Amino acid sequence: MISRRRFLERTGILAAGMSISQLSSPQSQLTTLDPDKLSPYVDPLPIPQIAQPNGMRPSPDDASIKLPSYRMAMRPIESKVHRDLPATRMWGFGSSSPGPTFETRSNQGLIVEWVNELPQRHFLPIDHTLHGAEKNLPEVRSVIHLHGGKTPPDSDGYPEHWYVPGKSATSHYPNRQEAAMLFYHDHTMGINRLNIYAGLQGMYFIRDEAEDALKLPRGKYEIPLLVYDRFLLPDGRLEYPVSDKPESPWVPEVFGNAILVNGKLFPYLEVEPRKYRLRLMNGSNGRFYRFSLGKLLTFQQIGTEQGFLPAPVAAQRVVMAPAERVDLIFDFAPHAGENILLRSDAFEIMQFRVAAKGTPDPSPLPPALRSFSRIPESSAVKTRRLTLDERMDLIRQSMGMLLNNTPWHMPVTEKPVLNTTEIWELVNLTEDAHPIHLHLVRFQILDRRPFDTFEFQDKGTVRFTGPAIPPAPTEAGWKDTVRADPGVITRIIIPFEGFTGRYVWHCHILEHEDNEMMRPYEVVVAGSSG
Ligand SMILES: [Cu+2]
Repeated sequence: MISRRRFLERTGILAAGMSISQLSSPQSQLTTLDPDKLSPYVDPLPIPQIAQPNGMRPSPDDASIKLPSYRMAMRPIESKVHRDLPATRMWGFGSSSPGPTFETRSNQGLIVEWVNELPQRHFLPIDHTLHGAEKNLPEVRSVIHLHGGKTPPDSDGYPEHWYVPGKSATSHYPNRQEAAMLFYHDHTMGINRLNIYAGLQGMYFIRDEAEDALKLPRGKYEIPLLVYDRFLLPDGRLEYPVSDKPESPWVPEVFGNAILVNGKLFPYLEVEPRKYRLRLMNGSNGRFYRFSLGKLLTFQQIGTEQGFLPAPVAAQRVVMAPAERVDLIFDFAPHAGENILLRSDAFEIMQFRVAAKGTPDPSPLPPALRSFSRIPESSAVKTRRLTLDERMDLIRQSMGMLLNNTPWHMPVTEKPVLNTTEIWELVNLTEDAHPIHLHLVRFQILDRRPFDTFEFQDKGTVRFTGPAIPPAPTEAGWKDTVRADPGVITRIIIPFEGFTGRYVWHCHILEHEDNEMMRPYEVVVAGSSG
C-alpha cells in the first residue's frame, strides 16, 4: 500500500492542534521565529498596486497596432512582514513583493520588458549539483513566465532563456483567452525555487465581457489573496532550509513557519457586511492548504485557474496545491460586527473585520456563470501514459523526482499537434501529491483512479484497485494545474491551441521542478508529430 502520509503532511491535516512553529523543522541550528508569540492582526492586508504602462509599442503581430508597454524591474527590497519584526530582505518587482498586479482585458495584448536589476550574488543557497545551476554559471539569473497565459513560445519564459543583472527580456502577451486570474513568476533553470522564495511573483488579471455581465463584486469588494509560507528568523531574515550535505544543499520540500498573505503575516482586512469576491492563490513552494472561513462557513466557489465554473458550487473548504487558484464569493452580511478568520485546517492565516453597518449590496450571484461543455474523450487523437517517479538513494532518501523517468536534457518526447486534443494519464508512482502544470494550454480533469503501483513497476501493467472518481464539482472547470495524488492515475484532456513551438510541463512543487521534475514539450504542425 502506498502511504498517503506525505500528502497529509502537506495539507497540514496531521497537524490539527499544533502551532506552526511546532510543525517546522529547519535543518540548520538557527533559533527560529515563533509566529505564535507575535500579536496577530495588527497589520492591514496590503493590496499590491496596479501595474502602469510607461508607453505604447507596436504589436509584434501587426506593427500598425500599438500595445501598452510596461517596464518591470526585479530589485532587492526591504519589506516588513509584521509590525513587530525588523524588515525582511527580499527580491521584488519595483518596490514590492508580490509585484504590482496587472489588470488587462481579453484580446488586449500588452508588452512587458522584464529587467534584471538584481545584485550579482544570490542570498539563498544555490545547489550547484542541480542541472542548470552549475558552478560555471552566473549566480543570479532570471526569466519570467506568465502562468496560465496563452503566450507565444518566445515570450513564455523558457527556463534556459535566463538573463543576468543589467540585462532584460521583452515578452508579448496577446491575452487571447477568457477572464482568469493568472500570475507571473521566475522560471530560471535550477534556481527558480530560490528566486520565487525570494519574492519574484505577482498577480495578473484578465477581464472580459462575460465577466462584466455577471455583475460580481468588484473594485474594493474584490480582494486578491496570494498566500505563501516562508521560513523567518527572529530578526526578520528570510531563511531557506538546507540539507546536511554542504556540497548539495537541495531539500525535497520546504514548509515555512510563517504563512503570509500578499506579503504580510497575520494581516487583517476591514470589510463591509456584504458580498465579496475573493481571488485566492497558493503561491507556496510546496505547502498545500485546506482553506475555510470562520467555523466552516459556506462560500460559493465560482471559478478555477482558467475562469468561471459552469455554476456556483457551495463549499465549506477548498484544498489548494501550489499554483492553484480559486475564485469565490463570500457574503459577510450575516456577520455584521464579527471577526471572521481565514484558516487552513488548524492554522490561522488572516482576519476579516466585518463592520456593523454597510451600504446596500446590489451584486447578484447568478445561478449560471458560463456555458461549459465537457470535452468528449472520443475527441482525443492520442493518449499518453506519463509516469511521475521518485529516485531514492540507498537509505530511501529522496534524490528528486522525474517525469516519465526522463531527465530534462533528454530529447523532446511529447509533440502534440496544434489544434488536436490529447488525453494525458499521469501515473503517480511516488508517495507525494504533485501539482502538474502545462504551459500554454488549459485542460479538463477526466478522473482519478487508484491502481496497484507495485504491479505497475514490476510488470508494467495497470491493475486498478478502485473505481474512477470524477473531479469534484469545485474542480470541474478549466484548469491549468492539477493535483496528481499518490498511487492514482489522474487523467486530463487537453486541447492544444494557440501556438506551435517549445513549452514545458512540470510539477509546481518548486523543489521538485528545480530538480528534474520538468520536461520540455513541443506543439507541432500536422505532419511532424512525435
Ligand atoms: Cu512534485
